[in-house]
Amino acid sequence: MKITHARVIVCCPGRNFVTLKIETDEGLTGIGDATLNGRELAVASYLSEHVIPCLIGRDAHQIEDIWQYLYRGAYWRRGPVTMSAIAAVDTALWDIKAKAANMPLYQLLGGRSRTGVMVYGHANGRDISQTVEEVLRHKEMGYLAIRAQSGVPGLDKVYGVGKGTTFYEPADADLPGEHDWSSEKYLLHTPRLFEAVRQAVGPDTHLLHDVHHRLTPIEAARLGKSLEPFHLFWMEDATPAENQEAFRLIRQHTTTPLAVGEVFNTIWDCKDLIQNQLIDYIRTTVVHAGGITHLRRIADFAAMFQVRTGCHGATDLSPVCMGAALHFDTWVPNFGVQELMPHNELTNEVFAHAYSFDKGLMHCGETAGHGVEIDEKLAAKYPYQRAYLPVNRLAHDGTLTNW
Ligand code: CS2
Ligand code: MG
Repeated sequence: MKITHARVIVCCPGRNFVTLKIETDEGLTGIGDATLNGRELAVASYLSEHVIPCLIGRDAHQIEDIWQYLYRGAYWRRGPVTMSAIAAVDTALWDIKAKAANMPLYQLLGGRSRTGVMVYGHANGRDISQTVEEVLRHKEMGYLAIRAQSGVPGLDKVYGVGKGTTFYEPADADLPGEHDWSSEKYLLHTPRLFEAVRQAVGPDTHLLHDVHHRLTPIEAARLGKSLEPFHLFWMEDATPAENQEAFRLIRQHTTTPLAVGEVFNTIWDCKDLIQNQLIDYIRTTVVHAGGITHLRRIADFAAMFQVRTGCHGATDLSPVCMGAALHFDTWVPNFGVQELMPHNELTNEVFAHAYSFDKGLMHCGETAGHGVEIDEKLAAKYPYQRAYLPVNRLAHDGTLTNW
């Protein structure tokens, strides 16, 4: 089966998405997500200018060979732009292969390992009481796992707290917005938040929290220790992970489980974290870590060290990524949890999908392929709109820090 055409579709139904569509001489098509929040056009041009010319005429069934060709053949390996482009090709080819086999993608990966995929929802609030309300609302909706993020007294705008309560989109400005930050205020506030949340929600609901790279290792160790009484499911991105060794210090001080990896794009970014058991969950995704082909490698390596998957699933990963991820999650033996930030109505119209939510679990659907399609005519009505993620500055002196 030969690849005859491929094109990049950039659209903005409320936020930007980049989608690769591959067509074959047997009439089968497949799509892959190539969205990199705030750098969308970099991936779109990497695909159009440097990848698509090399795809035409290749056998669409040779997923592994094409992956190796695009990874080793680039010479300049790794990085979020390269690996998101490779991921989009890989996901589209898995979609095509599953359609050719007339199977849902999870069957091609090895079949079902679970009845459904446990997801965690996002409960955000400007203060503790609003966050508690949101957690209880999510429990009402049937979520078994809920992430809680709240505003911090004394800080104007912090990560994770949107304007509304459900639809949180951090890339919300034509140029990077500037948030203010104080680790001390955050470290004093967060244990109080989780004391109130755990008290309200009871002992059974899984609670998660995203530190979002903003602490030093010793600050993260302090936070992990202070959250132990509230037995979190995980504390995410406790400190920037370029230095994987930094997690050893956190690990020495706390039993709060650690999750990291949404910004990782190959196994090399997390090899030491996994083999030294410095983390409990790996957050790498279909769209940013080289597609199904590479994500499987990371998951299998993680399984050797009892590290479980916890794929990133924010609204800036398109429904195409979510659809493919749910098939991956349905198969992967060392599954942990899948993040679910529901997309807006318009996005769900542009990207029709087979997946569904029921009582805290997602179901990927039984459609051949990954079960997601793009309505190109509708997508064309919503052209790209430049949008940046914010930056963070220390509240007391303006030093640029991690957002
Ligand atoms: C966050 C994301 O969902 C998460 O865990 O880290 O919201 C992240 O901030 C965005 O995906 C960045 O584009
Ligand atoms: Mg995160």
